[in-house]
Amino acid sequence: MTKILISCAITGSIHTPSMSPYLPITPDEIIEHGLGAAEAGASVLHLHARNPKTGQPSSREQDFMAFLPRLKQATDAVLNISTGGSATMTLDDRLTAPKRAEPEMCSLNMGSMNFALYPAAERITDWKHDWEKPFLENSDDLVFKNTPRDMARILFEMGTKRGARFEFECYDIGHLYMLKHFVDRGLVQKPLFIQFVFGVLGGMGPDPENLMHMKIIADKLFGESYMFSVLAAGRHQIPLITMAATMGGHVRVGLEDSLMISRGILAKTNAEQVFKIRRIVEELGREVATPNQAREMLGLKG
Ligand code: KMH
Ligand code: ZN
Repeated sequence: MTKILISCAITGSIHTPSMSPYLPITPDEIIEHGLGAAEAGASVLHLHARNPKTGQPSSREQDFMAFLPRLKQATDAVLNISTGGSATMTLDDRLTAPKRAEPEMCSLNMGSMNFALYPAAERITDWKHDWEKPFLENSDDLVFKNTPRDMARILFEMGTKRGARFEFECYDIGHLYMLKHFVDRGLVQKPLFIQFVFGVLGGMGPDPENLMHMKIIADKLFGESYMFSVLAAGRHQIPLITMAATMGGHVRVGLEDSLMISRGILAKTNAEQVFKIRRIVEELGREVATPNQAREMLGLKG
């Protein structure tokens, strides 16, 4: 079976510092967590920035540049910069740092959708962890805007102009058809790396049947020219990504997706989650890809 890529999403833009004291916020913390995750076996680091003073998600170039060059110097892991940022940012804001940093890889969210944040809070309450209100007080009206024009613009700015390859974030079956549309228009390079995203309220739920169906349709649309990875929010993380590994797919962990290492226990580092899934996938007989093997598999510019 093909080698498995472990991606690690270090901090994201959904969880708040009040939900976990271990969420990396400052540039030094993001670097420390990134290096730990890479040493533990993550070949791809998915990165967002935070305002180090407030902990809020940041699109400011200075917040990205405070850690990106140092991280690049210290690890050969693939640095994958989010173009999703947060649902409250404009597309121009979301593209500022990626355009400047010219990464090998960046994310691309394949559709507009609701992105309700209260499930995360409920999960934490369920597990008796102390949390305060999310940054976004009312996510009931929050729309994560990714129109066809937005997506085409990201493809052009980051792919055509700067040679980046994409982590195509697909939260629903329709997003696969949207991706197929861009493939047919010739705007997307192969091989495709598709991230199936489970458990965001507004996208598909964390049911195993959804993963089966996503793979069936992706096989039909993209044949041999794609690979899939899975991320799942909160407590669904490990079960769903283990299923993905069993099916020949790739996996994503990280505190962006879940703050926990097991039920009721906060992960102290991103590396803990990488170690955990690494142990599982190796037990399943999968061999973990190095960063350079990942580059080759993903067709990155290097
Ligand atoms: N937060 C995840 C559900 C992005 O950064 O572009 C998806 C994500 C989006 O990682
Ligand atoms: Zn992200």
